[in-house]
Amino acid sequence: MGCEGPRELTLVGAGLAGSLLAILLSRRGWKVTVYERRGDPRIKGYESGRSINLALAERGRHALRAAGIEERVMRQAVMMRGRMVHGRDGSQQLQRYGRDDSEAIWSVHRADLNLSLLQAAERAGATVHFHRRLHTVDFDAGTARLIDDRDDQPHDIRFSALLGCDGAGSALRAEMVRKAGIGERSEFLDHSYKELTIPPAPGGGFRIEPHALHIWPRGRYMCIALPNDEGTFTVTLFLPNHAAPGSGDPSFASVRSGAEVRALFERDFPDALPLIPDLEHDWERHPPGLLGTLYLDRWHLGDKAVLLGDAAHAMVPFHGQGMNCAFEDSVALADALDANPTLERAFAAFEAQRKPNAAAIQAMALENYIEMRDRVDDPDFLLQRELELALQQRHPDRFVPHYTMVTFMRIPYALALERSEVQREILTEATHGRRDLQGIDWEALARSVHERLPVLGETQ
Ligand code: FAD
Ligand code: E0Q
Repeated sequence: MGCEGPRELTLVGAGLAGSLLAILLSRRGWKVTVYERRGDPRIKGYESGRSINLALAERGRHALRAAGIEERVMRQAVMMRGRMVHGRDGSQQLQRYGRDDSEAIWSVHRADLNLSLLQAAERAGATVHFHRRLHTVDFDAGTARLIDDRDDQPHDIRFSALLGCDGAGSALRAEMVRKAGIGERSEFLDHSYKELTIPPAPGGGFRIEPHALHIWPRGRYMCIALPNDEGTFTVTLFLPNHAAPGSGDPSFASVRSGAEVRALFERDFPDALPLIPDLEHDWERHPPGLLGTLYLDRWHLGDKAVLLGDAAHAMVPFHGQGMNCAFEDSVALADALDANPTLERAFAAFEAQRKPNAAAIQAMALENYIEMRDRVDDPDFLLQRELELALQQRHPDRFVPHYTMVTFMRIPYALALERSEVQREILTEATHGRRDLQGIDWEALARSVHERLPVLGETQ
């Protein structure tokens, strides 16, 4: 099968989802035109020279594989075996993500990744127009206006369908809301983030363990750091916007100047402070980033437009799955376009398949903030993790740890969430009031696992 009519599609946004989708569709014979607000990264540096990195996991790798560029991306990726948890006393503890190095995640440069995807998109035959910001859409007439932000000049185009890959602040979504009211709701967290940099060691090389995602959990706030292949780390500090009255906690309202951020690091992250020589400068140069979840009732308007990636379901970053999910969306949409006779049917099938899964990872990402900032250094958490791994060993086809289902498998996120909830109950009940696994009733646990968790392969 495959959609009838002119095999032409117009993509809005050449970010992560957009450039990957452009590759997949071009390779399948669609005529693809992409409009991107920013300039061509090959001509002018990206993101003011900062390296921002992202954790790439199996869902994302699988999508890159489908587009034929996994190998190219993995060449520059840095393996992260687990979380390195930094205590207040300077202690460090590595918590492995999986059973061995075959279960690891990978730190990749956002800008390098985007560039590789763009190049592959053009090589596959897609046309990418830079400096074209979507401004307004007339869905009935099939026309849209784009603006070149260098000279504010409008450029009008015709389209048969628009695929919205224009990120969390999507202009296409705003136009869909204006036209038809697609049930948009945003929930901002009362927390924001700042990015800081750890440079390489004086003689070159990494200043802290490269093969880990570093976390400094501090209860209601935290810091993380991900490695870059050139020896730097990108540090992200997550803080509340306002502290609870009387808590004495830092917040973006109370930590304003360079001196105040230094005092915060001296108190709460003393081992990280000497690693960040430009702390004050990094702090003052960029405003805090917002964190929120975006929910929509509908992702598509007939056969005229559909949203994917952050434009459809922006989420908080605490599971490291936003890009992975956006890539999974791109593959699902390309598949739906092949499998359905009309664009409208393809968009509807894509939405029906992906919306419950996006909602599930959005919920899991929100939960993971509390886990990361408050629980990873807690004895109860570590005991539950120990039991989780033991149950996986005893019942590998039934009891698969939550993190593994999300990160190292491609089962639908909604199924991962459903099974995680059952597993969490089993873990909490079995570890209640315990300090270790001595004398635990493995037979009762086995019965519980068999009753409550069907074999994973059968439920997919
Ligand atoms: P984007 O990558 O934002 O791309 C949107 C593109 O559209 C951009 O190129 C933009 O310039 C363009 N655009 C915007 N408006 C217009 C317009 N009007 N007209 C034309 N073009 C337009 N995800 C992970 O998987 N792992 C992580 O470790 C991770 N860490 C994160 C850490 C932080 C602090 C944050 C904020 C996010 C993180 N994410 C992570 C999430 C990830 O960044 C996003 O989910 C991902 O970028 C979504 O891809 P996208 O293509 O939908 O949007
Ligand atoms: C990952 C990898 C921004 C960010 C990205 C991430 C993760 C975290 C905490 C954060 C989750 C985890 N995690 O370690 O459980 O796995 O991507 Cl804050």
